[in-house]
Amino acid sequence: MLDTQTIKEQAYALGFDIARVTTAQPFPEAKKVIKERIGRGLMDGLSWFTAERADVSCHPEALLPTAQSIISLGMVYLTEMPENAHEGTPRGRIARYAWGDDYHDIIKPKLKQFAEWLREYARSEVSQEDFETRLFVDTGRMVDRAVAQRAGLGWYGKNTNILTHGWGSWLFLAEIVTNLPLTPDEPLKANCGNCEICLHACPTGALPNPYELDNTRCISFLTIELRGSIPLELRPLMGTWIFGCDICQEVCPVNKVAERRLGVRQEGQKQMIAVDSITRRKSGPFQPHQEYRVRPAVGSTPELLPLLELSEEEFRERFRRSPIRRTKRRGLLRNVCVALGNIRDPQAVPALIKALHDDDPLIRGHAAWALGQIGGEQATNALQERMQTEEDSEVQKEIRCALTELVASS
Ligand code: B12
Ligand code: SF4
Ligand code: SF4
Repeated sequence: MLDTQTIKEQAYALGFDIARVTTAQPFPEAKKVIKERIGRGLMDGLSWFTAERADVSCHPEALLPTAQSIISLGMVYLTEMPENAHEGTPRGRIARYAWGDDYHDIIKPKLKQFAEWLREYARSEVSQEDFETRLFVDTGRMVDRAVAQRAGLGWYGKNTNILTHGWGSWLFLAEIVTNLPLTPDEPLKANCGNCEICLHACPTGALPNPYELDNTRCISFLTIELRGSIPLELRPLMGTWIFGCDICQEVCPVNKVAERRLGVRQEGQKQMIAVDSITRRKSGPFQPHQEYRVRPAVGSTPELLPLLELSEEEFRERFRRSPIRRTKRRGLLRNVCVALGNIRDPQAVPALIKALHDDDPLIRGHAAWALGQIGGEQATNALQERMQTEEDSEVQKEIRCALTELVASS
């Protein structure tokens, strides 16, 4: 049998922060839960997330018929929170995982390198020539969190994220399914206890019960995955999030401990706290991964008005290496409009009027909503004027709604 400690050390050498092992047995509990959630409509909006997908994703042998073991890997994306400069201009919030480079682009090559190393290791140590693997990070048909839970990499938080000792839930998950027989680790005994902070903190009610997420209400879904219009009733609850949402993670006491231990600046906290032994290596301080540090072009709380000015080309250039490119320009500008509507700062009116004439009806519709929230003579006139020429029926509906709102509030 191969030495799993050596394998874990190699994972750390490649830049992963936690590595654990589980068997390639199916995940019947996860399959049951996923099918039940799909049945109740809690996964609605993700058309690719089907019951048939669960049949595969919860059966490693369906992905690799010779599968014997799964190496579960975590990579921490916790980095320093930058100072919030230029108070006074409307700003949006970006979820922490998207401050830096796209994790898929960082993790995939490391998984490939790891698999190559494993192949050589198996050949030299146990003369195994018929080495087979499948590599997964996020987009593959694998239940990343169920694997991590069974491998003892972490435990389920009530916000459904995997929490870990030392890093909280601020980490990405990935795995290698292999035909190598490896000694499995045990699941952890930790849990949330009586805490329910995240359930009450979620602004849209997307966590109706412990361990249960309603995808259709989650800001992460609404800002990243949803392609069309954001439901009217949810817009006012979304605050200033323009890509993803971290609220249920930010309020989590386990995460707060992790942030302090790792020396990541907390709001109002000036000095860096020394780090200790919970590091990805046996000794030495934890170094945040450079790749996930906030990119100046992206920011963690970017100014919203310049984002509203972005052309397709500028959008592509600015978010070239960022997960934000997933929303495309139309998705991001839609989100920016909602954030501006929630901030209600009249200085946004001219930029929103310009967006009311954008080529894309999705952006025009959400700009109309935002103008309706901010109100005032200039916004009202612009909406009435646009109504004369607007040809898209959805946008017409948005404008009518906004004008009704303005009349009601005046
Ligand atoms: C679809 C998806 C989403 C969707 C839907 C989320 C959902 N309902 O699962 C949306 C777009 C909303 C989303 C949002 C986010 N996501 Co996402 N997402 C995924 C994806 C692709 C599939 C998740 C899945 O299978 N869901 C199905 C549900 C049913 O599974 P589950 O929530 O894990 O449910 C389990 C628990 O409920 C548990 N359970 C049920 N009952 C009980 C009872 C008890 C007592 C216990 C203990 C457990 C338990 O069993 C279930 C089955 O295993 C995974 C990647 C992957 N391939 O796995 C990433 C993934 C889960 N996402 C991730 C991240 C980072 C996020 C965000 C934090 C991003 C952000 N900042 O905006 C948010 C977090 C929102 C939240 N509170 O969960 C990470 C999570 C890392 C971690 N530490 O857990 C993953 C693993 C991607 C990765 N490879 O790193 N995501
Ligand atoms: S990510 Fe935001 S919206 Fe989604 S469950 Fe957590 S707090 Fe709620
Ligand atoms: S906030 Fe509390 S209940 Fe929610 S995940 Fe963290 S420890 Fe668990």
